[in-house]
Amino acid sequence: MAHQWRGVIREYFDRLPFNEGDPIITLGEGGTPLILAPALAKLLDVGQVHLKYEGMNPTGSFKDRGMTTAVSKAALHGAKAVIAASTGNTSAAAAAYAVAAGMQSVVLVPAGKISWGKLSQAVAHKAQILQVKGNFDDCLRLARELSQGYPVFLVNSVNPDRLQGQKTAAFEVFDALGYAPDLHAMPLGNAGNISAYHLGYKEEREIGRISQMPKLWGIQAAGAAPFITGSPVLKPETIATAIRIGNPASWDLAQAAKTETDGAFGSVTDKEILWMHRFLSQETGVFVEPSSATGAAGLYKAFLQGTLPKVENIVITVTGHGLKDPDWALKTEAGKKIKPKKVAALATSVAEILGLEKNK
Ligand code: AN7
Repeated sequence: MAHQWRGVIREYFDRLPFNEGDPIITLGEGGTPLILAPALAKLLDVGQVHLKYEGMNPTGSFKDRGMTTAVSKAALHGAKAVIAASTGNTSAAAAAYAVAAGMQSVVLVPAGKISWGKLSQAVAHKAQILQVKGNFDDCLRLARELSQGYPVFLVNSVNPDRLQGQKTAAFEVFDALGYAPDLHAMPLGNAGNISAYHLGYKEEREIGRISQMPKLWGIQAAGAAPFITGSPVLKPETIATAIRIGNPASWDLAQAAKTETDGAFGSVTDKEILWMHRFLSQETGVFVEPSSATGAAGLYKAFLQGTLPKVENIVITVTGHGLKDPDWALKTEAGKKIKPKKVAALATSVAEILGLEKNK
């Protein structure tokens, strides 16, 4: 019988801070595909590129890895409600895992700035949703304050249980490849994910499965790039709403991830993000939300500028599914709406529009 993936806590039980008998709240997260992408290897002129397709998680983003651990710990502590600030994906994951745990969820999102796919998930999973008149950074400040003064359990990545779950993505990369890549790139927002990969790869080195850490590259959107400007951005702006974050919580951890792995931070414009979003869809077959294209976009930019290190193997984490924020696929590069043609229900009409000639 084929092996049924049991979610990251059970799959990596001996490498996570859980004890026998602890509650485990899971939707079967993790075990996501690592997809060989020859088109990207060609574009970047390197040996191999793999995409870690985190959109294949149960709620469509990598956030599920950390939510299974955070909500399981919340259950252990007897929590009745969880709270999260979110640009969208954390709210979707918190809402779904709260349902699985029989808890209420409260999510604080920046008003008008989360994609409708993500909002629909939070609504579907009956979260109490509040649109805050402010940005993500305001939402996170509020969520922290509320969790300190009220009976709601914080499940943002400032909660260390989140990073514990998210580190399993690094384990999976090694499990799939049998080695660590030379370089691993990803989008960079609140900086939980790069910190978690750093933790995961460090543990792989400690147990001797790898000898050298991959260079960790975190790529930000140019309008929300505090790691590039060197200080918090007060008014972050980008179409990649998932990473529209000006004051990342895991600042020091992300700096350590970069420094200790000889990695790099980069930034890309919205135009560069959308170009790569299209390239991934059209040339690799992997559909992601715009923010998830930033890792690859940052590497391509470095390649064009001649600053991409000469390496053999690259992994790029694409963090969220394209269906989260599908509107961008329905626009041309110039921003024009794409509408498929209508046709009469006749083979000859279809063939004519397609320019097909009848077989001889
Ligand atoms: C698709 O959901 O912050 O650097 O509140 O949704 O770990 O923050 C989402 C972030 C990348 C950035 N890609 O990761 C939230 C939230 C996607 C994301 C990031 C996010 P971090």
